[in-house]
Amino acid sequence: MSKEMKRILITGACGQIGSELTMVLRERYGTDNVVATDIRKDPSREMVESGPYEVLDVRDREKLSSVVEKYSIDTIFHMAAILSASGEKNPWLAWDVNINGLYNVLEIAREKNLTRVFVPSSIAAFGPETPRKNTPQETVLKPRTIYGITKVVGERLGEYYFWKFGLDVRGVRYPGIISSKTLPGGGTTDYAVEIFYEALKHKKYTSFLRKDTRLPMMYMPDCLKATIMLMEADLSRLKHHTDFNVAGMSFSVEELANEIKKHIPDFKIDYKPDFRQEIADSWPESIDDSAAREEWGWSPDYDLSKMTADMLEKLRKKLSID
Ligand code: NAD
Ligand code: AKB
Repeated sequence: MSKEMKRILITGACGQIGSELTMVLRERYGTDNVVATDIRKDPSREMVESGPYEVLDVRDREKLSSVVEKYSIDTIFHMAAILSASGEKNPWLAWDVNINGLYNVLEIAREKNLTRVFVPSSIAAFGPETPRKNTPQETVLKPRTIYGITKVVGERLGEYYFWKFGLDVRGVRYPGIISSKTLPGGGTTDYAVEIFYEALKHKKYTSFLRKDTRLPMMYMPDCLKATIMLMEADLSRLKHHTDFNVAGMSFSVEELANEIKKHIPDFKIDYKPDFRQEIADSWPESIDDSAAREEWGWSPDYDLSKMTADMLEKLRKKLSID
């Protein structure tokens, strides 16, 4: 029987995933038991008014240690990172934050004997030599981006802490995450969020990926569900720990545009691929997530049409567009 999570710290809590994860964890575990942290000094009002918030750079191990002590933290969701496109612009920063930040989190968790740590990986852990269709759980991990390299290190280092020190580290390889609340933070899959804003505001979008670029994607409610399901799963059922493939849906840019056109018939798209095309071309098109299904009961709720309808409804309200 695994130990329980009672006092949670989230790093990178202001980001695309962290901002929503914080709220669902506060609802589930109690507002005072979920401490949001981020390097940002300008968190949303919702974030600071709904529970504790601390400014924390994950590269600062002393501060991380003191925040963990101050709130008697037993569990960390480590969401702070530099994503793929930003990482290619500044690989040194990506290495520093993604590797040294992670090392600090794992070391503090080991020293203080924490219950559990969540360390997300990504489809970016794969590379051009990986089979691209229905990418298996066990396969070639030779990414070409600095971000992907840090994700492979994260998977292996988390697994090392599990076997060497008995630290319960868990993680999934998230696909591109689509959400309506917080904009994505500098990735290659960001087009799949931007396109909705542009379709509603201007009825046109210029894609930075080619129209036939097909990538694995997931809607935020499924992302939150997967994260919490894995973290609450019985440890004795897990054969994998830090590297679960999880699938939501898979579509090309053109297929997403066509789905949006069902709701906004005069929506127009054109294509001007940039440096992110090469990154997308090195990632899978679709993912085999049978290990997650077998070991902790994973299954997604959203497909392309359900996600598109929900995104448009949420963004219409957010942007006050009829
Ligand atoms: P994001 O870029 O939206 O948010 C990251 C947050 O980390 C930001 O709020 C940023 O201010 C913060 N941050 C940056 N440097 C920091 C530092 N030195 N110390 C503390 N905080 C710092 O990222 P996200 O999309 O929310 O991703 C969360 C995690 O999920 C990351 O590990 C990412 O690699 C992974 N992931 C995300 C996606 C996706 O599509 N969103 C897909 C695969 C994996
Ligand atoms: C990115 O595009 O960098 C992220 C990811 C898939 O890890 N969304």
